[in-house]
Amino acid sequence: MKALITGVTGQDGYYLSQFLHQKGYDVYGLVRRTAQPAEIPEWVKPISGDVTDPAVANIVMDVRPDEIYHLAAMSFVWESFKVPKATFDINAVGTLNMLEGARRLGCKFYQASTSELYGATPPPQNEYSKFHPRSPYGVAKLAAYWLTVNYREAYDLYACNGILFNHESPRRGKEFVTRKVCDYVARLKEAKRLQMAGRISAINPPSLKLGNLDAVRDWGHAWDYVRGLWLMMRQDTPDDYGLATGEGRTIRDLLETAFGSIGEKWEDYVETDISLYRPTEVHSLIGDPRKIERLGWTREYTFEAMIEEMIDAA
Ligand code: G4F
Repeated sequence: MKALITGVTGQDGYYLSQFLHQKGYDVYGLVRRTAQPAEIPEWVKPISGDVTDPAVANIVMDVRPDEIYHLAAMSFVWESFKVPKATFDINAVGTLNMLEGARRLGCKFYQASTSELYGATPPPQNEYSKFHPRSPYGVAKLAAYWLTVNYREAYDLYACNGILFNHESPRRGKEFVTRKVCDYVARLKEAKRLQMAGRISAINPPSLKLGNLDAVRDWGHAWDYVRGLWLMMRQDTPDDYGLATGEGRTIRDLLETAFGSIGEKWEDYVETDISLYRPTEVHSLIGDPRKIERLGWTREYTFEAMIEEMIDAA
């Protein structure tokens, strides 16, 4: 089997490519030319291309994958308010270009959809909940969702949307809140160790600046979720599935867990920074994973184990 992954240099691209490689797939990764070359997993065959260029459909025809996993996106919600047009080009038009390739070749297609589609809709959210996105990111991803459904219905394409709730790991980008908190706690842990060893006399780190601490998120581990993607692509008929833990936590809960793991109180280190708030916030996302569980999906990581892994790896 041959798979083509877009966004292969991101967190999910790393874990998915590793998983597919372990399953015996020939894994190709679409990689954009950038000034700073990104790290490509050693088991991935890189193919140069850009999802915003319609010519990417020709690349699909050349590679001839059995399955496309379209993960490439501008994925930072806060940033999407600063660059709404670029976000739409990458997340919506980029998906359209990839779908055209899949349609012409007739291969299976996975689209990385997101719980940000639910936005203002209160939890628990599942595959039948109302969509009400609250950011240019969410709106662009909603277009990508419907394009995928439309190609499935119009052209009988095996196309799935994986509606993923937040998923983290040591490979998470530093701009996201879990990684930001875990990196800070890891540095604090190291400073405490040095102080215990008598190598430094005092710990005076700059404060950790965060935005809205009341937001609720359903955080799972990326490794658990990529197995769900693969499962969706193995069914008799294509469909859309949510991937979530079903557990909601506030940013304060995250802080309690992370700082608590090294015996510290987060209140002594955290400062609120209004510039990190979003013009429209998504207050609460808690998913209902029962549909994907019916395919046999389960998760291995607890929230606490994931945070511990992220702190240890930082
Ligand atoms: O970690 P975040 O930036 O993730 P967010 O916005 O929920 O989006 C992530 O998950 C989505 C799935 O639901 C994906 F579609 C998306 O691509 C991305 O992977 O923020 C989480 C929450 C937000 O409510 C934010 O306002 O944390 C709050 N927050 C508070 N202080 C902060 C900060 N977020 C960030 N990034 N940085 C802060 O300092």
